[in-house]
Amino acid sequence: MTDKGSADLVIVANRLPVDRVTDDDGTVGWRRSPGGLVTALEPVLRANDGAWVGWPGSTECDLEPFQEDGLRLVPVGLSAQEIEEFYEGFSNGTLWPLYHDVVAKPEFHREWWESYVSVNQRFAARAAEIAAEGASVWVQDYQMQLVPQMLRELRPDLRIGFFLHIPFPPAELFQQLPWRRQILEGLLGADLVGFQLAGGAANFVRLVRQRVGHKTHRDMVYLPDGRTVQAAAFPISIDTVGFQKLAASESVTARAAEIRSDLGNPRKIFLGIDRLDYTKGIYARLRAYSELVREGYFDVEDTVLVQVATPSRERVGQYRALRDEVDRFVGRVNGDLGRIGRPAIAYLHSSYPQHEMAALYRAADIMVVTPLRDGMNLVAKEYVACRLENDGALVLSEFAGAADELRQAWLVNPYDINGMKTALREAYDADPKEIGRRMRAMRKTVRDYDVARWARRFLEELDATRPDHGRTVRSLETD
Ligand code: GDG
Repeated sequence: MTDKGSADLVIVANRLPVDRVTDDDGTVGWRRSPGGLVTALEPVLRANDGAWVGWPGSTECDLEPFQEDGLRLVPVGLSAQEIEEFYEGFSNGTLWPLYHDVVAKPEFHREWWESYVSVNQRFAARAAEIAAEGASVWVQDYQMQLVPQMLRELRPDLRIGFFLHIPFPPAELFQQLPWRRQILEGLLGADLVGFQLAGGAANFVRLVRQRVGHKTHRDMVYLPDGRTVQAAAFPISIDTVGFQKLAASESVTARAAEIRSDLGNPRKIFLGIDRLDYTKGIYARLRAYSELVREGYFDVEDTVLVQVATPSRERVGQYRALRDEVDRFVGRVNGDLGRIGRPAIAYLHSSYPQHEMAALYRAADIMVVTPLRDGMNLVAKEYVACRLENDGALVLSEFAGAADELRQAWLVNPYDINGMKTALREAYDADPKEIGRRMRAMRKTVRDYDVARWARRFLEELDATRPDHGRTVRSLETD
């Protein structure tokens, strides 16, 4: 393939938007893994002769770039050891808990870090090969934080953007990281560093000032070599129209009715949908709900909580422990409080097609999203998009990025079980007029600001960055 140096826009992400799959007859092919990010970026990639660099999810190396449904995809292989050290280790065992308020204990291992460095180097090298002269490269998320600087060293002509999908922690937590300075310098290779919330951008700028000693002013960093780096908030969103259309389809409408009837046509259905992750606050939510059943506020004859927990990172110890904890808890609650055909909690440890997700959103009267910390939380926005009749109540954690925009939700502190119980009861008892008023306002928010707009805003801002500030700045050496 003669890809080298021809892409005007390059996306660099840990995962490609396709999975490597082997059929029953042994043929190997690709399956599209749809997600908001791909939906948003697809039109921009097509319009800009773009390419996507990422890991295809297998241990095969030496995969050649290929076209899938008109998208130019450039695979980067990971060995079994790299999956363990770079992906499950440094990305999900060190950075993920550290960036989420240390809700689980981050582990620091030097060999994980070394693997993170060498994998980031490989991604940067691949992007450097395919980007055209003066192209824009948009690097995604916490697995790739060294790529901006590595790429800049290889290709100073490029315009480089970075977006972090998860929270950027306060200095007090970030400074635990033995490689804090290297990560900050990695990010400073970008011209524009995007965060979900203004707080994340402010944490970053403050750390750069304190730990690297660069001069900063508001959202700008002034580097000694004359470059500037801008840090700003770009709250991500969903394909709102896509979800609305799916929710309005006949088959989803029929499936939503079927779900309600399979559950025994309860008066009210509560719903939780999360990756099975300790940041999502599943355990505390189940506790709050089950206490209300135990205390007689909700009756299993006419009320149920459906909890979908999508399997995630199952080879990481902390995730296996969480699964056992949730399994045990649900078993005990249903054993104590359920009746034949009437569990208190209908628990599903499985992933579903988007069609089924939309049907669940349509079937549920009250959506419960209570992460202990979450960059944004798209599930909350998807629920809102699917409530075509402007009904349905959203109970939302203050610690999800989405709480900044969805102010009309019933906002809760997920660490406060009694507070959550109060909010669940209020949402349950709320007047339909009040529910409609809140839902209409939230629907306007997700309609006005969808994922395409998010991508456009970021890329326009990246285009407008003026890399050279033209002033000489002294760097104050620290660390
Ligand atoms: C990270 C940040 C930030 C879930 N189960 C199934 C399924 N999903 C889809 C949902 C939603 C997405 O996955 C989950 O997104 P979230 O935002 O809720 O959470 P994370 O996975 O933790 O995402 C987060 C996000 O990045 C984007 O920047 O908002 O804060 O942690 O779209 O619908 N989809 C299907 N089947 C499932 O079983 N089809």
